[in-house]
Order: sequence, then structure tokens, then C-alpha cells
Amino acid sequence: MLFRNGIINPTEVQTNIKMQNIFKDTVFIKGVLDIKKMPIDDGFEFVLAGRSNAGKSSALNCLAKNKKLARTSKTPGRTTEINFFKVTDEIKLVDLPGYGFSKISTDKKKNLNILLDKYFSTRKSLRAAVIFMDIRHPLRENDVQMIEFCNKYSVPFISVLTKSDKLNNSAISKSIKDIERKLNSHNVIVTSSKNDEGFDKLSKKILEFIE
Ligand SMILES: Nc1nc2c(ncn2[C@@H]2O[C@H](COP(=O)(O)OP(=O)(O)OP(=O)(O)O)[C@@H](O)[C@H]2O)c(=O)[nH]1
Ligand SMILES: [Mg+2]
Repeated sequence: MLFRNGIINPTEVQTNIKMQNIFKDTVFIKGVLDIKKMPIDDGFEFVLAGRSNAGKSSALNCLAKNKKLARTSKTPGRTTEINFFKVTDEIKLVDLPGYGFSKISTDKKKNLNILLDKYFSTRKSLRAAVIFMDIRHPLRENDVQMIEFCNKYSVPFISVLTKSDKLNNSAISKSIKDIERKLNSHNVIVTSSKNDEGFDKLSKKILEFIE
């Protein structure tokens, strides 16, 4: 990896990143509800957003090939803090509590919104948001708000349709077409955590944001 003069060869770093599953050694750092307690703002950070129960934490586990990494649940509202995960020394994933969960108190929702506003507006390492949507109920009002939120802070977003195992192939194709049309040809990635599908594509897409 080092040239003889001690300089890192960037082409070789990129090749290594592409050849291995870079997410395989991902570990939990901490969960926070206070911007001051967030890990140091360096490297490249990717935030996992979406409605409660969309499958964000399950997707994180599939990327890392580790079912025990992030807690998942049938009951919406499983993730309650902003959870930071270290992928490598340079890359972090941030698993957010889901939006659209009615049982969270109004005060908690308000605090979370303020925190996310601060996070999106100040976090220098934030490279992109991955927005997860259940393929059966995509682009709900909250998802559109999330996309507008990303646009407001000039944070690029990656759209992911989850739970493709719940639909047949023709319904999947129809859904993709419909959403891509609504998003002005913005490409979507289709995944199934149950069948472990679509995560190589998602992994590649995330890495495109790392220069
Ligand atoms: N069939 C199927 N179920 C899935 C898939 N992904 C997630 N689930 C299930 O959906 C439920 C919610 O998954 P989570 O990963 O906890 O969802 P989340 O978006 O992190 O939810 P919050 O933490 O509440 O915001 C769990 O019961 C998962 O097993 C999928 O691709 N296929
Ligand atoms: Mg979760």
C-alpha cells in the first residue's frame, strides 16, 4: 500500500476497498441524544434514515453480515438514539431512530428534530443519507420531507426500497418505475434483508461517495 517513498497509493486503496466487504468489521461506537456527545467529526459519515420499521437496522446488519450488530424489532420504534457505528478508521454509519412513529412523545420528537437539524447543518463528515422505504409503502409524506431536508442541507441521498421479498417480480418492477418517475429518474436500490439481496449494490453506491 505504501510507495517506496512512504506515500499511500490511492489507486491501491480504492482497489482494496472494492475487493473486500469493507463493512465486515463494523462495530457499535455509541448511541447519543446530544450533539456534544457525538464522535469526532472526521472521515466519511453516512446516515441511515427512514420511517420506523422500514428496515434500516436490518439493512445495516446485512451490510456488515452481522445479525447481532444493530437491534431490530417487529415493533416500530426499536432504535431510540442516534447510533454511531465504526466501519473503518475513516468511515462511520449512523443508524437513526425511524420517523413517523406515533408512540414517541411530542417532546422527544421535537428534541430529535432539533438534534437532526443541528447534525445535518454542521456535520462536516456527512457525505450522504441513505433513505430506506418499505417497497409496499414508498414515498410517504415523511419520506418526502426527509428528501426535502437533505436538499435543504445539500446532502445527497441514496433511495433504498426494502422488503422486496414481500412482492413478486412484476410488482417490484412497477414500484421501481413509479418511484424513479416521481423522483425525476433518481435511481433506487432494491433490497431484501430476509433474502440478503441488494446489499452489494448498496455498498458500492455508498463507496462512490468516498473520494
Ligand atoms: N420480510 C422482510 N422483513 C424485513 C426486512 N427488513 C426488515 N424486516 C423486518 O422489519 C422489522 C423492522 O426492521 P428494523 O430493521 O428493526 O427497522 P428499522 O427501520 O430499524 O425500525 P426503527 O428502529 O423502529 O426505526 C423487523 O421485524 C425486521 O425483521 C426485509 O427485507 N424483509
Ligand atoms: Mg432501527
